Amino acid sequence: MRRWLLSGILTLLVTCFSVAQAFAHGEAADEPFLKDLTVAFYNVHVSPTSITVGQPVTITGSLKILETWPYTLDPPVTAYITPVVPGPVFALVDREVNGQPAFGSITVERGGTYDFKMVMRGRNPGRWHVHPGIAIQGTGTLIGPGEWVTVSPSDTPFKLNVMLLNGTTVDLEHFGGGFVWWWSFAGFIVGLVWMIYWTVPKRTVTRLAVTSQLGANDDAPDIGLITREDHKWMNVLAAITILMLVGGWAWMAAKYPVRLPQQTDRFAPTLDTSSYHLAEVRPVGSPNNATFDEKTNTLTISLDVKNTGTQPIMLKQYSMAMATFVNGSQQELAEAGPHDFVGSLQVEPPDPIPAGQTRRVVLKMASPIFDEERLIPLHDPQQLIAGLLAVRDNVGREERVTVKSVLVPTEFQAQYLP
Ligand SMILES: [Cu+2]
Repeated sequence: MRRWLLSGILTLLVTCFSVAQAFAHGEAADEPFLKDLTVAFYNVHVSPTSITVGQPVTITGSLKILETWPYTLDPPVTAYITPVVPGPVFALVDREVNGQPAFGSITVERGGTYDFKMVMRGRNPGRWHVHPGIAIQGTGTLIGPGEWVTVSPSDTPFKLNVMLLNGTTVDLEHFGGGFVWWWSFAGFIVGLVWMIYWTVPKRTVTRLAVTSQLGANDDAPDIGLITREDHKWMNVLAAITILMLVGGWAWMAAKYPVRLPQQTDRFAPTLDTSSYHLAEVRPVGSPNNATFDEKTNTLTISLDVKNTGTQPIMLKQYSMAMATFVNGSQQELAEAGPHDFVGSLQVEPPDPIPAGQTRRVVLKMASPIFDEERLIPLHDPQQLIAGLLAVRDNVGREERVTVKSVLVPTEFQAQYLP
């Protein structure tokens, strides 16, 4: 028995101290529906990918809040587009959504497309995985594709200068830091004294079996539980706390006579309304129009695509959650987004669809990302996926159409479907 216990403890210790660095952001833990049916990211770019402390990195890209947003989640109303990085290793200095400065949260709607641009400056040296993300109230943060950014140390220490209304410039990195630290510490000491007073020399906690028998307002002086002396010292502590609060308010009013409440500006970014419409897309097949082969990580989607424009169209991309699949050259693949989140898209038949015609097409994508990021629902109550199909015409116009598909894994299909 003892030997088992010993080896168990040893194994635990070894596992605790030999943990490899974590690389992902935990997004694989999210259910597939939470990624697929909510938001699709595309055209994401993070550059440059190598800077020194203090230099800027820009994240650009687009996301669409899909019309397929699940009814099981709160409707998307208040959201916040943000860089997702491991801790405060960058400082966000600028953000635009659909060309408008967005300091805080925005209001969003189903079907809305949001182009974002965020500039942040390197704060801590290291190699960091940088994603764009959208935090949606009631749902959580949904993240886009990530890129590695190396921040090298710099000779000049990091500074975050901002100009105040009175014209003076302060460095936010250190502004008021010493005072905040010591003031919080003073408050902590008062609490610590209170805690030690009641736990170390007293029996209130150590003899809980006795004290729990007493009434709520019983000081139990007969057994020496709470004495007059205790009341005196607690009054002293309460007085110190009140003095600190009053002193703090008075000091703030004297030292910073000009104050403004923290500002918020919550607005609905102007949505781009397209003047043209290139395609209508309908899923084909019953009961399902999509399959997923777990052995080869291959997603296949069957669709009827109608060209509603005036020029021949090509099916160029399919974006799903944080992944984008591209029908094109190696260069087009490289330009579509962060390398680890881009795959190739095979369209059958491959030639353009003439204006006015409807064509039955099969989209095929094979990538380990389906498994790594857990994008495919395999045993869910709703076997649904959704993504954006990008079509482009001869004159370079582009449209992204939301496609919702019913998916059955091939293994099931082979067993149960005709
Ligand atoms: Cu990451």
